[in-house]
Amino acid sequence: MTKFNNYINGVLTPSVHAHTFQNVNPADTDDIIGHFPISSEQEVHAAVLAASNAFISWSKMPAPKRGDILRKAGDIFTRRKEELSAIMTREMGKPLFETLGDIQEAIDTAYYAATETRRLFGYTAPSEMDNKMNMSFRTPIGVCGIITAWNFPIAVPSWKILPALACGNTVVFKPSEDSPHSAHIFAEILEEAGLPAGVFNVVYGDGSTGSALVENPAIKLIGFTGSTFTGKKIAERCGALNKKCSLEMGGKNAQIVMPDANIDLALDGVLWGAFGTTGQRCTATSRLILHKDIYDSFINALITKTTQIKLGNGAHPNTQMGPVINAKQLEKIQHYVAIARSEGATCVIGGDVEISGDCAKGHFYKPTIFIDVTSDMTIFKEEIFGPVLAVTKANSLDHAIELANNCDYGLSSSLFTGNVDAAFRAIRDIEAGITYINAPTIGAEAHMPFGGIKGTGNGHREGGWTAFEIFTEWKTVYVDYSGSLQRAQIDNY
Ligand code: UN1
Repeated sequence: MTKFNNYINGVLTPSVHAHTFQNVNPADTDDIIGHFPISSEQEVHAAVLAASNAFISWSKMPAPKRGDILRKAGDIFTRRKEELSAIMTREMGKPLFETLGDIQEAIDTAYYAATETRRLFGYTAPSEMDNKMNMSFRTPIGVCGIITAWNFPIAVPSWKILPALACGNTVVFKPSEDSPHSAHIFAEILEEAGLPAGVFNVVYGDGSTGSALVENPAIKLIGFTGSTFTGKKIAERCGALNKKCSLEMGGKNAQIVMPDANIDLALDGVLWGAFGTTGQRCTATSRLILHKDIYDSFINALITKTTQIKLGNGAHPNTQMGPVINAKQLEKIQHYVAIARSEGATCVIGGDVEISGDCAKGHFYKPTIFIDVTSDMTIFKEEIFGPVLAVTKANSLDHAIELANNCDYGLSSSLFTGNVDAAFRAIRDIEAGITYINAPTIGAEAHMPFGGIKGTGNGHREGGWTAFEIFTEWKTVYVDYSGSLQRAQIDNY
């Protein structure tokens, strides 16, 4: 059995105590990938100390030089893409074509971050005084604690870690218990790229490890992706401790389809949005809002297409939908499906675990569709994080948008229509950080702002240049070369 160690100060460091957790293949629970430590407060402290020490020289390194290392990391991710995709599929289940995409997102992010190190723009503005110059520029924040979910084991950490490093911060990364092996490879790649020891550290563990990271006084910022429940707790602690904190949390994303849409495209869109990654994306389409004129025909076609989805081990080339992540998540899905039934929604396909054939040894759930879902039902409101789609009827575009907005979350959204006026109204009126027109709710590109409003986020955006706002502070500088005391707002007015 492979035993994995934390990565602290450039060294794979055995845990000081015996507590470990198992990393299991969700498609075949007999397949144990390895044991990882549940890191204690001392181990977190050792990692944070290494990162604090490394910050002194890393933050002073010219940013484009840091960028050269990140570019090299992009090259190594590219070289190891196939191998890493198999590792990722084995530990978190999604099919290989999806894990390849996950890594591509990290490659894109690495090259983007590398380039951005030559463009960490500040700004200058005229002074209100003679012989005085005003300027402002970005500075790194310090040691950043990064805590992420398992559904995008490489892409989502890369959205945070690579910009953080580009800006001159150092990092302690606590990956999800369900995708630690990918984090191990992440560290290998950054080391090979030439990152100095201590700049990037990995501590494995559970909620207690994450909590030790949040509480550590030398951690200046927490970047978190995960549940709204945990995110809110982190935000409370960061508020009390006066730490910067960026949160990417849940979603309950809706796709609206109007009668004038390209219906085949809308069908393909919802199939990919709802059942891609087994519905386990924050951006997954978990609500489908259909205009009444196409309600019945669209549902019939959707059921037919859903029956064709090939469920199985993501490592097999024909698999279209992999397992859900673990037994607990499978139970959670079952729980929500039972509630949906008891509240009067109609299950037209799926609604149960899949245990036949290739699926016998894993955590598989059938692609599931509930129709006649109303806005008061639990399945309409709460994030399930599984292959369960709730379909609701709308009388008009305005009604559809109202239904889409009737939600505590605000991450992604989508409208299929052939009408340009309808599209622009939806772009304006849908309450979400991301709106797609004639495309599903999933598919964010690495160089665009990513994040949500309402229960999804706390005002930050990852992806593209907006991530660099998260990982920098501002320094404002006034240079007075008049040789005399010039009192602002007083001597000049
Ligand atoms: C997530 O939803 O958990 O837009 C991240 C997408 C991916 C990233 C999703 N590029 O679906």
